[in-house]
Formats: sequence, C-alpha cells, structure tokens
Amino acid sequence: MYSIVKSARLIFLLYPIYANAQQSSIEPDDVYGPVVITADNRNEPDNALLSQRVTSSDSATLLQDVPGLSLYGAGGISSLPAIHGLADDRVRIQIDGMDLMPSCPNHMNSPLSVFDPTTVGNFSVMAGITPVSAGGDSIAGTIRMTTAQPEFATSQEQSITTGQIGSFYRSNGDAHGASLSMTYATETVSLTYSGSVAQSNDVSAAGAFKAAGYAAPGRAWLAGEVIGSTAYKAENNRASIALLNDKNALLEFSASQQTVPVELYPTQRMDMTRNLSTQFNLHYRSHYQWGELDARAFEQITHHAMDFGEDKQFQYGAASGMPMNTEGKTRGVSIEASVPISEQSVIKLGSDYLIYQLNDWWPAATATTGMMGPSTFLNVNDGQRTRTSGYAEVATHWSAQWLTEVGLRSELVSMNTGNVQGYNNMPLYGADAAAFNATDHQRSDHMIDMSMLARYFLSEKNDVELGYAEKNRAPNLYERYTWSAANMAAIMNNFIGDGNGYIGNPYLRPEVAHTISATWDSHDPGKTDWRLTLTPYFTYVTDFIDAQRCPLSFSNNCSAVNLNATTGFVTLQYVNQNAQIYGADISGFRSLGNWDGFGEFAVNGVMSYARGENVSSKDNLYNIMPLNAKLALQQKNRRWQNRIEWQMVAAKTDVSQVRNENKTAGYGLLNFRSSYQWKKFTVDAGVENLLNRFYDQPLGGAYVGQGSTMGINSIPWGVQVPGKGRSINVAFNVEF
Ligand SMILES: [Cu+2]
Repeated sequence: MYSIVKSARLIFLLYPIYANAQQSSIEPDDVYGPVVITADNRNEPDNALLSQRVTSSDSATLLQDVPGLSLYGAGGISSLPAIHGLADDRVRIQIDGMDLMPSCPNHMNSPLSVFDPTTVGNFSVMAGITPVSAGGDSIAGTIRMTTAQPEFATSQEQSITTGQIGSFYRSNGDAHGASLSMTYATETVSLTYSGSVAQSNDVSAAGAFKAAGYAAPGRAWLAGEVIGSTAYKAENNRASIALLNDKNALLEFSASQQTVPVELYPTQRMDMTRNLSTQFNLHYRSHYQWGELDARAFEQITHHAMDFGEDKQFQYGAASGMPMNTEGKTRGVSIEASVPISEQSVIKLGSDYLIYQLNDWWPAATATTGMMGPSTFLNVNDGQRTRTSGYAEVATHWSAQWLTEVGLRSELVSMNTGNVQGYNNMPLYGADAAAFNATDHQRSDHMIDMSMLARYFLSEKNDVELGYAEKNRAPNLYERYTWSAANMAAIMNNFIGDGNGYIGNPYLRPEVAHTISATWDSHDPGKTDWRLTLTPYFTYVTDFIDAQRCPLSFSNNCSAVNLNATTGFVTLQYVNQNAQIYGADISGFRSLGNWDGFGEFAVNGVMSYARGENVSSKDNLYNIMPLNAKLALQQKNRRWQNRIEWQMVAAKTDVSQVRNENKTAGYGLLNFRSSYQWKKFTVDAGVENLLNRFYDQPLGGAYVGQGSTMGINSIPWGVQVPGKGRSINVAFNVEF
C-alpha cells in the first residue's frame, strides 16, 4: 500500500515539486515555511495533531500550538482562529481547496467547524506574508486544511481494504463520540467513507463564576461552576472517490455533510438549533510536459436555524422563542497552472471565481404587532457576493543560498442585496428599514494584493526570511447590509462574542493591510536536535473595520446613554478606521537525548506577544491574546509518548473600550497527555488542567450563556467565559 501523499505533496504544499527539474524544484518550506501539521507523522517529536484529538471535537483547537495563532471562544466545536490578533473572515480558510465562509449572523458555522477533527489529514498555516496564490480577500493569513489523501494499491497488491475505528470520552461535560473510516482501493480507483459523531453536555469551570440558580425562568438549575450553553451534538459523513491514471493524473470527487442537531453558545444571545452543511468538491490535477494543472469546482449549501437553547429564557410574554433562519450557498471554480519558466524559476498562474448567496430572515414570533410580529424580519434579503480574481506568482531559486517569491493578485468583489423590512412598520423598525431601502446597495471593490518574500540561507545552521505583503479584504454581507439599530435586533448580529449589538454600514470600504515580517531560523543542520525561530512582524491596516458606538445621527434607536456607557452591553456600528498590530513569535525545541531505558526526551516551547491598536480612536483592538507561552517536556520510546505541558498567560489589560471588553487575570495551567501504541491499536489519555485551576479565557468572550438574553442588558455584564476545569480524557483507535 502506498499513499500518494508522498508523490503528490503539491496538493497541500505551496510549490509543486517537479520530477524532471531537479535544481529548480522549490519546496514550500524553503520559501514560506508554513507550519504544517500532519496526522501521518505521529512519531515526529513536535507532532501534536493526533494526540490532541483526544482533548477536543473542535477542529480549530488542533491549531492551538501554532505560534501566533489564538482562538476566539464560541460554541463547543466552533472556535474562531485568529492569526496575529486578526480573526474570522480576516483569515482565509480553505478546506480541500474550497474557500468557505460562515452563513450566520453570529458566524456559528465557521468553515473549520463543519469538519470533524478526525477528518483532518493536514493543516498548513501561513501567517502574515501569505503567497497571493493562497490568499485573496483576507488580511491575516491562510489556514489550509486537507482531509486524508486518497490511497491506492500497488501493482503487487491489486487491491486494498483499510480503515480505522475510534472512540473518545472526556470527563468534563461527559463528552463522547466515535469515528469510523474505510477505504477500498485498487491501483486506479480509491473509495473512502468516513463518519463521526460527537456530543457533550455543558462543561464546568474549576470553580463558581456566578451564583447557582435556574438558568432562566422555566429552565433547569445550573450550578455556579457550570458554563451555560456549552453543550453540542454533531454528526459528520463524508464519501469520496478518486481515480488515478497511469500518467499520475488524479480526479477526485467528494461529498460531505454535517448535521448539528444542537450547539449552544455561551457567547451569543441565541443558540444553534439546527445546522445542515453540505459540500460537493470536484478536483482534477495532472502533470503535463509544460508543468502542472490543478482545477476545482465546488459547492457548499448551508441551512442554519437558531433559537433560544435550554439554558436561555424561551418564553417572552406571547412570544415563544425567536426563530431565526439563514441559508447560504457558495459555488466556486478555480484553476491554477504551475509552469517552470527557467532552470531557476517557476511561475504560478491562477484564477478563482466564487459566488456566495445569503438569506437571513427571522419569522414572526407573535401574530400581533409588537416587538416580534406580525411580519418576517429580513436581516439580509437576497444577499449576493461574488469574487473574481486572477494572480501570478514567480518563485526563483537564484542560487543554493537564496530564493525569492513575488506575486500579484487582482480581485473584484461585487455585492448587492434586496430591500429589507422589520417585524412591522412601527418606528422601532420602520425608520431604519426605510433609510436602508432608500440607499443603493450595489457595491464593487477592486483590490490588488501583492507579496514579496526573500529567503537567504546564511549557513547550515541559520537562515533568514524577509517579506512584505499588501492584502485586502472586502466587507462581508453582514458588515455592510445589516440595518436595524433596535437593540434587540442589533445584539443578534455579533460575530465576535462580546455580547454587544452590531449594525452594518453600507459605506464601508475594503480593509488594506501592509505587513512586514522577518524570520530568523537557527537550527542544527538536520533540524532534529535543536531549533529556535524568531518572527517579529508589523501590520498597518488602513480602513480596518472596527466599530463605533451607534451614532445618534444614524437612527433614533441610538441613544446618548449608549454613546457614553463605560459598563454594560452597547450597540455599535461598523466603521473604517486605521489600526496597527505588532508583535513577535518565538518557538523552539531541544532534544535532550536518550536517557537509559526511558527513551528520547525533548523540550519544546512557544511564546507569542501581540499588541493591537486602533490608531484613529486611540483604543485597543478587541480580543488580542496577552503575552503567553507554552513549555512542554516530551518523552518517547517505541510505544509510549508522554507530554507534560505548562501554559502561562499574562493578564489582559489592553482592552477595547468602545466594546466595554472584560479584562482578565493571568494564569498558569498544567496539562498532561500520554499515548500508547501497540500494533494497530492506540490509546490516548490525558488530563487537561491537571491542577484544576480556575481561570478566565482571555479570548473566551463575554458570558451570555443563560438568562433573559433577548434584552441587551437584561443579563449581567462583566462576566468572562471561564476556561474548563480539570478533564480526564481517553481515546482509542484501531486500524484495520
Ligand atoms: Cu447562527
């Protein structure tokens, strides 16, 4: 059995390796040094992917050890990755080559959340300076996730049948689940099915962070340490077929679907009561005399429904709940050719076309005219956003020491939406709707991205990299087209989990980020004994989409009290301002060698610092991870691996004042993980938060997980979502 991963690394790496162009073959690691995490290299010292699956059913958490990457808390399986302090839509997320985006006013169904961690084959993270071929309509960086590559039989084997089955249990939240995958393959055809289920109850912090009591009128009792609205249940299915011809051309088609019957959100006023996300992906890749061709067509269809979940008040007078529905559809095609143009250079030419359609509507909750009736509230009506782009990128190996990469990308983002209406035409909704409908909604943004990167190999032990990038992101449909300044409607539009209400702004311009970044990478010649990398960076963003307090001139729903409040939840409107983010990441490892009878020992560590400032308002940017470090000691002999990890996080004191962001205290945590492998059987076990320390997650968001969440300040303000208390985790996996 062999996997085409080795012969076709190009599927997930940035630069193809040309079999017949030895000298000019350029490895992506040479140029961008993306952090690549694979499920296939369990034996590598710093591989954490497989063993991390035991700790979480949230795919994004597999990235938590990547330098410079942090996670915004959300639902149990849908945290949002941030790169150097910039999160969500600012990060380009590609899953098996598909550019996906959430379809929800709270970004509950983020791209990574619709794929289970057990389907992740490989992650590649490009921070800051992203090649234009991997970027577009994003300013922070790119995360590429690929599922396992198709396997084919060798000519001796004729056919193969392989698979694996696994299961896990986590004590905190009584989380459990199972996964299965099966592959049947001949030399030319490979069929794979994979499926998984995962569920959890509400998880608990290490101690009480609010008073015990009924979660909300008519709801069950919640203990003081239980973090309300953290339960979830999800099912994933994926089937794929891949065909490989004798010229090594690959044609693959996959269909995947996730059903989430329920996922509760401690940081949102609403919960996900159903989400059905379906993806179809057709991919072709082939080598020709002139180079390499890669083409793709895909579609994602999302049906999303929200209401108040089991920890939030459901009955508000005559209104039973507040149904909110979203439907999103993304269709995309992309084509890319890589052509060697000289002994030293490869050019990559590509084009993408993407059309995204969105409807977001809230059916009446009462038959009478009032807060929520009798008509349907149209939050985004017939929204459309299309991206058309083309790029060229040249990588050149000038000598054995030195290589460069330059790229240019042109992108046109066009969007439009239909007219809107509130639950009724009373002044609360009528005036805002009329003002929105009176404006022209059509927008076109032409954006030019540029990246330049040089890498110089100073010696066997040292190399340096220096880069500059200019990147653009056009506003999303919610940022431009949500229109109601009524508190109750505005708080339903919130991506970032700060509990505040957000109002769109049709006059937003695209964000333009200028980033300079350098990496100094020092290591032993084989990169096996020790390594130390340091990456300082600086990003200046013009027209950064931040927020201002709801301006009195915008709507009669905006109030002077809201304008000046230094506590409590507030309503905000998106606005273009200038911002800067600077910081540095340090990471490294050192082998401690073989200790008699105990196996190989190694230490590794990562430390990140970031500072984000709004230059226009002199405020701090929201949710910037304070100084933090992780130090781990690992031991490995043939079957056993053990890892003890110490995580240290400083206090978060630079907070966004416009959002009344919560400060958090510093903390330290110990985690322990162990893995035992015997033939085809693997057991992973671990204890998270070994000492059961209480802490507030700096990026956990504002706690709005229980109570009367429909009223902007009908729930306590100032409570941060705490981190989980101790959890004992076990998982097993059998290959066959
Ligand atoms: Cu939602």
